Amino acid sequence: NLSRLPRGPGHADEMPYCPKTSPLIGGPIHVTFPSGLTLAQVQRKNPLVVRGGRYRPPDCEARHKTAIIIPHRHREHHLKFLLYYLHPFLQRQQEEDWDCLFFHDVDLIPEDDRNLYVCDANPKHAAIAMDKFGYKLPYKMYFGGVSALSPLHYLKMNGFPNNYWGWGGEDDDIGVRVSLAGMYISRPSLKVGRYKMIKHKLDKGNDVNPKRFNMLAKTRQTWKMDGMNTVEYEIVSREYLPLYTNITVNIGTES
Ligand code: BGN
Repeated sequence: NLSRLPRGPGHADEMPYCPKTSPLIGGPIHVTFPSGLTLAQVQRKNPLVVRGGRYRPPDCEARHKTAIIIPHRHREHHLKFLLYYLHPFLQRQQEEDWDCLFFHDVDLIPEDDRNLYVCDANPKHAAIAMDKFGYKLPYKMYFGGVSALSPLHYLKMNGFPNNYWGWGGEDDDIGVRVSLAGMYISRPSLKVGRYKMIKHKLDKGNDVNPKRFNMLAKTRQTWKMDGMNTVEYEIVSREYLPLYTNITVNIGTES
């Protein structure tokens, strides 16, 4: 359901498509974490972002529509920095919402404008070069950090597993699902798929999961029985905030 954002007065109904390559895109982004940054400042810097965090280019019809999904728990302090960089970054790419899903770690900031937040014919792993791994892929099947799926890709792989609790392995499971569903992992170049991680300690109540090796060894047997077709959650609240939509869900506890 691609709902339309209302156009303000003065906008012709039919606008030309945005250029194939946005003229606004630069190159590397210098990422720092300004102390005392507030969401109100981010809002003032992004006057065209509307309720729920949506944006569309004011003077051309976007060619790509992307929704960014940022799952997190008690990481508002990271979210603030991510929004500070992500909103201007996406505006330079001339996108609006959405027929492409970006699953985005809350603590990873893209460092190059040419890393386009658009979907490919195959599931895309965008966070190929992270600072904490020396700007290299840590291992060939790595699919963590930031990845992009079309709704069709997501359906084909039966979504994501629901049975990983604690830290580790769930991203590898998703990577395995991609190939079990007969798809490939596409990636941007090492030069472009660069990310800076916001340094932090392991979260409380999110210990490393000792079962992850066994679970990962069984994905081939379990992926069709556990995933999108079995997901259970309760929506606690949905808030349309100026810079993002905050959906709070209760996913229960490990059974
Ligand atoms: C891997 C983790 C990933 C994590 C990356 C990067 C596992 C499963 C072991 C087979 N995978 O080792 O979840 O994103 O490191 O930190 O632990």
